Amino acid sequence: MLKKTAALGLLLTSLFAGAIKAQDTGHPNYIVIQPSDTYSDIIGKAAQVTPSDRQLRWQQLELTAFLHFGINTFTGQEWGDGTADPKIFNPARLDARQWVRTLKVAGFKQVILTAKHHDGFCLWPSKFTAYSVKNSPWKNGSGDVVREVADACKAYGMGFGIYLSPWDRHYPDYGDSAKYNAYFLELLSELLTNYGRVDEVWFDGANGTGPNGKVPVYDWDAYYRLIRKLQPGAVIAVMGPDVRWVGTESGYGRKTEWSVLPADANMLKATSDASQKDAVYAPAGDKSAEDLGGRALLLRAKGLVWSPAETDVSIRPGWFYHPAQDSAVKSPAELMAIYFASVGRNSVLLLNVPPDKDGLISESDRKALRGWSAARKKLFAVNLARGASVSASNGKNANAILDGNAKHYFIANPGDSSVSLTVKLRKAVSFDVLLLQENIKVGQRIEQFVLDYKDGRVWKQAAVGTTVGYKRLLRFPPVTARFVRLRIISSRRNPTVAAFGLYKD
Ligand code: FUL
Repeated sequence: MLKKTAALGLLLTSLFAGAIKAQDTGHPNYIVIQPSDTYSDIIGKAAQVTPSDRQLRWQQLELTAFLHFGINTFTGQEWGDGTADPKIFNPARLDARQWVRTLKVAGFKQVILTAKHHDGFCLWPSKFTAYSVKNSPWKNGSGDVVREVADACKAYGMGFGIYLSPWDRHYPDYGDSAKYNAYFLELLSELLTNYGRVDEVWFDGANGTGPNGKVPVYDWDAYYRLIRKLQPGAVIAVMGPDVRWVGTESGYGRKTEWSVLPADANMLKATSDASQKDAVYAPAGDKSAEDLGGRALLLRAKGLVWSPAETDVSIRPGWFYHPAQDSAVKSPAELMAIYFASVGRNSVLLLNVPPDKDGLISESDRKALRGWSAARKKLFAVNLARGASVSASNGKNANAILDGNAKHYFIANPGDSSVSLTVKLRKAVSFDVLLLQENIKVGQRIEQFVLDYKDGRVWKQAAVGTTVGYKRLLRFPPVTARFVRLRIISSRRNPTVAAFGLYKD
């Protein structure tokens, strides 16, 4: 994912500091652990860490899209070295409305454009560099891709985000930290001032050596301060305090995915170090076995922070469009598997769909998106549990899990960390997909659950799982039953269930 480079040397506490700055009044997304806290105090605290308003908005998007587009689209490279001539940038048929419309129809809620990738070429006519669209033949140098995408997002009611690579292989003073940070802040300012609302700013940690032989030290705090000042609603992702990289570009997140992590785990450094071991676009492996926020880890923490996972993956082998990869676009079935392993594992999916040289999303990608979105619509069209009656072993609002409104939720009695919810369907149905949601506005609590169904007089297990968080989707071999039971067998404080769904694939 990122370029091999020196470690960023971020302090152990930097994510925590970022989290403190990230909070909105009244919704602290962190909690300090006192030396006097007992085991149960700590677990109780973990259950009460909640997302900031901007983190909650972002989580509810579920599907966001990357648009990798730039000079690499014309050279066929993935990581341009900053020497390509702007004259080759000429997306003659560029239609940002086609990009945004295509993604909107496929169910995406927000897009992130690579305003500047590692090659340093700016997709907007920045005042601070000649290396941009203004020196390209596209629209005789009067075009602005950032503007076209921002406007299309406004027109289609889509969130808008920017990717701005800190690593810059064109800027002549890249190795001079003071000069480079000043330049970077100017670019950031233009993007955050001239294009209306920005909902996400995405930084990676790639850091290379400048022409003077030095590796610049990025002034992350200054970048964050500027973003908070100019676009307070924007989440800062990956090398930032609000959204955590899931740790792989395979599209497969963890089966146990906690949004509450030890604040001192320093995920920023981990992100940077782990990703720097990767080759240019070799995806890191499946993350399903790891656990970042289990009890044993929390007990050693100094603080706890809301740090939700984002799963970024490309619809094709590369991040940029290469015609030779048209035949390697992920199929609807592969995209569905990724959906279950990202959105269905308490993460937001960030799927990259790169426009081609003409400036359009190609038919190969559009076809895959159409197939996948039709399959999703079909699968989730009818909640087979709708209209059932629900009874709970303890707690209140059991019927809220089926009312189709994730704002209404069931909550177990205070002091009860387990509960059994029995669902009596109107008639026996067969199903093989379970959907669960917690009300993360009060925290992420569920640690272990079982879905049972009644076969004659005997309860049998259909599926088991660990974390739920914002959303959990599980597939299992089909079963047919009228009585179904969700047993939450372990939870941090009393669990909530905001949604329960059964579907048949
Ligand atoms: C990485 C970059 O090196 C890749 O080219 C791509 O942009 C990916 C999303 O982030 O850091």
